[in-house]
Order: sequence, then structure tokens, then C-alpha cells
Amino acid sequence: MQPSRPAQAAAQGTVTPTHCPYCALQCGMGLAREGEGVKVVERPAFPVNGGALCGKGRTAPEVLSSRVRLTEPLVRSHATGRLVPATWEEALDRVAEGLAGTRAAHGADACGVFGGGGLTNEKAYALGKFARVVLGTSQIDYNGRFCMSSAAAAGQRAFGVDRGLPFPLADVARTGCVILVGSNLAETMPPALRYLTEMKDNGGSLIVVDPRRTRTAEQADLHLAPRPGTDLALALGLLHLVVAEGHVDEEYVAARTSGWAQARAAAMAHWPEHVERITGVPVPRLREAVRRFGTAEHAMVLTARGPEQQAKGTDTVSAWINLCLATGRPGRPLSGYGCLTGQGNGQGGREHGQKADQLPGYRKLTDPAARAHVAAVWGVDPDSLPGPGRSAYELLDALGGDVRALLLMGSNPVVSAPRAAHVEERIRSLDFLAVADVVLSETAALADVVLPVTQWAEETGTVTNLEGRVLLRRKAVDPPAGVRGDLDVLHGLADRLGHGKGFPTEPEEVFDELRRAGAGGVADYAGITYGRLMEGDGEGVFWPCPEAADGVGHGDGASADGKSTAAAGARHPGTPRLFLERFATEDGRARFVPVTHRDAAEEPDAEYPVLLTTGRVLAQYQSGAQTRRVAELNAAAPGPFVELHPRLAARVGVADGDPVVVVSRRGRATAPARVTPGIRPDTVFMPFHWPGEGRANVLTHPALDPVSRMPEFKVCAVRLEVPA
Ligand SMILES: Nc1nc2c(c(=O)[nH]1)N[C@H]1C(S)=C(S)[C@@H](COP(=O)(O)OP(=O)(O)OC[C@H]3O[C@@H](n4cnc5c(=O)[nH]c(N)nc54)[C@H](O)[C@@H]3O)O[C@H]1N2
Ligand SMILES: Nc1nc2c(c(=O)[nH]1)N[C@H]1C(S)=C(S)[C@@H](COP(=O)(O)OP(=O)(O)OC[C@H]3O[C@@H](n4cnc5c(=O)[nH]c(N)nc54)[C@H](O)[C@@H]3O)O[C@H]1N2
Ligand code: SF4
Ligand SMILES: [Mo]
Repeated sequence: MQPSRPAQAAAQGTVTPTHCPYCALQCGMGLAREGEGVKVVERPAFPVNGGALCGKGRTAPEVLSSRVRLTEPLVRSHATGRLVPATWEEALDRVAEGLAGTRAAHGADACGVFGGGGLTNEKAYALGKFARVVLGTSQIDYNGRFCMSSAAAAGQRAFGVDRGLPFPLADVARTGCVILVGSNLAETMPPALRYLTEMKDNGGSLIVVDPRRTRTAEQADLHLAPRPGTDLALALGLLHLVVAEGHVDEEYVAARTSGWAQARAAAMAHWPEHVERITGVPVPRLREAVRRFGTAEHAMVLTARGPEQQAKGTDTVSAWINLCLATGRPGRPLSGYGCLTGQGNGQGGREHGQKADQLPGYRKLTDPAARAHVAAVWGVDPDSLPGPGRSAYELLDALGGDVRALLLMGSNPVVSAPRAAHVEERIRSLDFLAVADVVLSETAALADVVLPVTQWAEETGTVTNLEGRVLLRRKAVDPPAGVRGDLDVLHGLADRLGHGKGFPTEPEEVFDELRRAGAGGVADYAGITYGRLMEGDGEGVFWPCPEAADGVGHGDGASADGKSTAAAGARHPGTPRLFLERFATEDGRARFVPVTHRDAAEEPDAEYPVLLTTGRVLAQYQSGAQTRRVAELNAAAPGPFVELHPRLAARVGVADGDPVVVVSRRGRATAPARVTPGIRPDTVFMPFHWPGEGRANVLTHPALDPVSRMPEFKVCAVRLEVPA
């Protein structure tokens, strides 16, 4: 493909088919020329969203031409301490010097790299390679650790492979019962709601588990509202009742799983009455959930950040997977367990090597065969590749300590990291910080060098959506003068650090190398090409998709689904559904993991008697760096708030709209009260999209899950005060 082709097509007045820059649904959209810029037009042929978009997607072009868009590099003046405009040569020289100087003085591991799940596959791959080959550092991780890492770890444990959804999203419409655990998809993936509505119209039932009566919970046939942090007990209680009421699929358990006896014993210790005491969900409601889920011919459990962003998130997801396995769901048609991933490339971003313990193709950095394969593609000695580094929060916590310089691309941790005031202080204590971004985010504002980069519509690249569907986002418009792509940034830095050759700037060239590096791995993209992604309606290709010629038995992932194995010579069709014949474990069986409930890292006490949970609103995205720049979105969601129950509001003495101070052991935040009966009286909720005095993450607890290293964003103890 000529990378300039889509842009020319747009110039000729045609529409460029592409994808939204934001969430993991990766809605298809068309971009049509309008004056100097582009406008969004419907792309109904793309299957996942069928033309529908939420307000964020619809308004995304506004960020392309925003007044606050960065259009020239900035460097911090030694004289005044302020960020001042610089040429690209000056800026890249400064970054290369900062990194090389740190490495010379303190060793390779003193240089850190922090990436993002919004980066394209090509960028994520190049960033991981840059860290390991150019800097030689083990200290790389990314914001996906804050996102679906617990579900990924639990999926690996149970199935031997983790892909957000192991089936196309459209299967949801035809199943009989969905338990949606801690997902507010009516606000976080609005076009996906139609699949749940269709499922209900077809006679299926929707069970939503959320401490709040969200717009999603309002759609439910049954809403269970547990105390935050108790989903693990809830799932065990449901499994107990599944056993007690005879809904175990013994034949499936015997034929397709291992470890049932231990998991069963763990669940039987969780009596429904005991579970009611822990979760606050009444026993009759537990029974009702089990009746609906247990008797449905086809059924699914879908989790999102609610149960996952906990210091026991991995075990919690395992408990929900156990419930699915006991009832014979995974690997059966229109059934199974899935995780709704989060960021635009949340899935692909974790497959190509920006995670601390991973190499491209979802390979393990500790596996000698994986190291040898990837090192050969990179033309380096396998022994030169560093080992696994720290997880995201641990890396941020080490800044200014033994990690003294940081290159950051695609994240805004000053707003989005847990215990954010501490993280901000760590970032400020760095010897050197370089940030590549499209706007001056709160984190970029602290940098020594800010590199202004191109956005989605100005560049070509691939992303992998929540279904494992690899998609081509095409360039539709030229970037403003003065802006360069992330791949150009990495090329420029690598060149200055003596590695100009291995860092091409053409995305297709990077993708072709990624295919080679990942070939034979779990997430095998070898059979996917740009040309293939442009075919038909651009509906994409599901991984694993090995190269045709040697497709048979090519990697565990590919053989996870016997149906998708290609005949020699024919091209591999890709794998929309995993596990139909076997799981990707050594013996082909799914593994039950015996888990038991435990408390949150910080339970309420006399001093901090209320639970705080955090999350999202419809009109803002993440740290808000992009969406806070869009007038329509700001009007819809202008600032932070504290959602609380009328009884709690009365106890504290605040009315709707009054400022309320939320205090945790880590800090304090102030925002207007939003009084609603749709939340548990023992819990308050804050969205985390804003900096300033309403910054929710000043309060959150950085306790980490022992397996996934996910922070406990969804539970901590606070008290409420009226401002003095
Ligand atoms: N509008 C919008 N959409 C987005 C994003 C955005 O920032 N804004 N971000 C994208 C990304 S990266 C992600 S990860 C996804 C996240 O998508 P979701 O997971 O749907 O979003 P959250 O609001 O973080 O959490 C979902 C729900 O979990 C509930 N919850 C809180 N604590 C608990 C608990 O202990 N147990 C249970 N069961 N539920 C709990 C909250 O009340 C909330 O309604 O959204 C994606 N889409
Ligand atoms: N309290 C609380 N905190 C949370 C969560 C929660 O539920 N509660 N959720 C967590 C989750 S799931 C996530 S995913 C994180 C997300 O939080 P962040 O990691 O902060 O994510 P974004 O705000 O999307 O930051 C992306 C940054 O990169 C820039 N950017 C966008 N595209 C590109 C690109 O292509 N290249 C470059 N160089 N830059 C780009 C954007 O302008 C923005 O500044 O927040 C986490 N924090
Ligand atoms: S649902 Fe997600 S992908 Fe679709 S338009 Fe909205 S933000 Fe974009
Ligand atoms: Mo996320």
C-alpha cells in the first residue's frame, strides 16, 4: 500500500474509512474533507457499531484543529525554567542527550519508558523495541496495567491465552443470559448497548453487577449492587448456589476442564447468607441470578473495570470464570467469559512488547525460545535483551530513585495514576522527562522536552479492538506543519543513539516486522497484511492468524480453535471464536483456579467510614487530555462531582450541588455533591477525568494485585467533610 493513498482519496472528495481514536470498541467511521479539515460521516457497513457513534467519536476531529494543539517542540529553558519553542533537531538532541547521559551515569535501567494502550500496534511494537534494543533497559511498562491486566492474568491462568472477547461482540445479541460485572457500557461503549437490547428482545436476560444504578443497570432485568470490592465473594456465592441447585454441567467439567474439586470446595465454604453479609446482596437475589444464569441454554459473563481494578482483581475474575466453567460455557457457541477491554488499542497494546514482561506476539520475556526468536528478527544477541521490569505503578513510584530519566508516550499519569499527588512528586523529581503528546497534558507540562505528535486521522496504523479484531486506521488528512509521528520520534532518537537502521517510519514496514517478530506466538498476526485489512468493508481479521503456508499447528493460539486452522497453501481466515475444540493450555483443558474472598486493602473504619469508588462519565475520556478540549463534551460534563446517597448526604450535611471534601489517607479532593438514590449509602463515586482540586486519584490506593500488579482504583476508605 502507498501510505499516501487514503489522504489522496480524501482530497478527491471521497470518504476515508477509518476508526475512532478513543475506546476499545473502535467504531468504524468515515472521514470526509471539509475545508482544511475533515468531518465525520457514517460508515454503516462496519459490523461492530453499524454506523453508530457516541459523542466523543463524533466530535473527535475537533481535537485535530484545536487551538491548544501542540504544533512545535518545546524545551525547558535552562535560564528561565520555562518551556520554550525549539526546532525538532534541538528537541531530539536534548532527549537523546538526556537519555544517553542518564545511562552513562547510572546504567541502562536508570532510563524508563512509559507507553499507552491507545498507541497503534506499530507504535507499541517500536516503543518496546526502542527500550530493549536502543536503551537496553528493563524499565518499560504502560497504562494498560491500570486497565485490563487482571482479566488478562486470569484469562491466561484459565484458558492459556487471553483475548478480551473470545467471540465477536455480535454473539452477545443471540445468547440467553448475560451477567455484566462492573461495566457501565451504556456510558463507556454506547454503541455496544444495542447487542444487549437485542438479546433482551430475543427473550434473554441481563444481570448487571454494579454498586451504582448506572444507565447500564437501568437496562437490567436484575441489578445486584454489591459493596465495592466484594465481587469475589459474590461470584463464589453464586457458584455455591449453582452446585446446590444442580446447575453444574458435569459432562463438560469432566471432558474440558481440570481442577474442579478444589474450586468447588472453595465455593462451598461461601454460604449464601455469609455472602449476603459481605456483599450486601440479599440471598433471594443471588438465587434469582443463579436461576437465570443456570437455566439459560447459552450464557455469558462479561467483566470490565469494576471487579478488575482491585488488589484481588485477578482472583475475582478467576471466580467469575469458574462460574462459567462449572456451567459449561467457555468454548460453547454463544457462551463463555469475556473482558470488555478499554482503550482504543488496549488489546493490541499488550501484545507487542510495551509490557514489562513481554515480547512481541504476546511472548514471555523470560522464555529463552521467545528471546531467541525476537532477537533474531531484531538482529541482536538474545543475551543483550534485558529481563522483565517493574509494573506501571511500581515504575512511577521508582522515578527519581533508581529510574532517573523517563520517555513517556500516550499516557497522562499526573491525572490517571493512583495516589496521583505522590506520582506527580516522583515525576517532578526526575533528572529528565520527555513527553510525546498532541496537547500539553498535565504530565507534559512537567517535561524537559515536549514532542508534538500526529493524531489518528493524520497517520496510518493498526489497532486491535476488544474482540481481537485487527483493524486498519487510515490517514485521512495531512498533519499541521511542525508535527511529527511517534514513529518518526523513535526513529530520530534511535538514530542519535546509534540505531538508525532498525526504526523505520513507514507504519506498514513496522507492521511487517511486527508480523515476523510475533509469528508463532500466541497473538500471531503473521497472516495479516495491510492489503488484507483494506479488503471488503474493512471489517478486519481476528488473531491468531498465522501465515498460510505453515498455518497448521502454528502456535498454541492458532490451535486453540481447531476450526480456524488453514489448509496448507490457503490463507488463514483468522479466528473469530477461540476454544471451540480445545483451550490453549498444554493439555487443552481449561483450568479452574481455587480462590477465596479477602478484604480490600483498605476497609472503612471509624476515621474513614465511607467507601470511595471511581470511574467514568459518558462525555469525557480518561485523563480528559483530549476530550476536555472539545466544547460540546465539556458542556455535557464540565467537571468532577461526588455522587452520594441522600441518607449519606444528610448525615454529612450537604445538599445537591454543595461542595464536599473527600479525604483519604493519601490526600483530599473537593467537588460538588451529586445526590442520588442510585448509589449504595455506604459508598461515594467520583469520575477521574479532571486535574485540579477535584482530582479523584489524589485519593486512590496504590495497593497492587499480587499477580497482575493492578492498583485498587475501585476501593478505598474516605471520610466526607463540608469545606470550612
Ligand atoms: N466515556 C468514556 N468511555 C470510555 C472511557 C472513558 O474514559 N470515558 N475509557 C475507556 C477505557 S480505557 C476503559 S478501561 C473502559 C472502562 O469501562 P467501564 O469498566 O464500564 O468503566 P468504569 O466507569 O471505570 O467502571 C464501570 C463500573 O464499575 C462500577 N464499580 C465500581 N466499583 C465496583 C466494584 O467494586 N464492583 C463492581 N462490580 N463494579 C464496580 C462503577 O460504578 C462503574 O459503573 O471504558 C472505555 N470507554
Ligand atoms: N481513579 C481511577 N483512575 C484510573 C481509572 C479508573 O477507573 N479510576 N482507570 C485507569 C484506566 S483503565 C486507564 S486505561 C488509565 C488511562 O489514563 P491515561 O493513561 O492518562 O490515558 P489518557 O488520558 O488516554 O492519556 C493518553 C495521553 O496520550 C495522548 N495521546 C493520545 N494519542 C496519542 C498518540 O498516538 N501518541 C502519543 N504520543 N500521545 C497520544 C493524549 O493526548 C493523552 O495526553 O486511567 C486509569 N486511571
Ligand atoms: S464508543 Fe468508543 S469507539 Fe465508539 S465512538 Fe464512542 S469512544 Fe469512539
Ligand atoms: Mo482502561
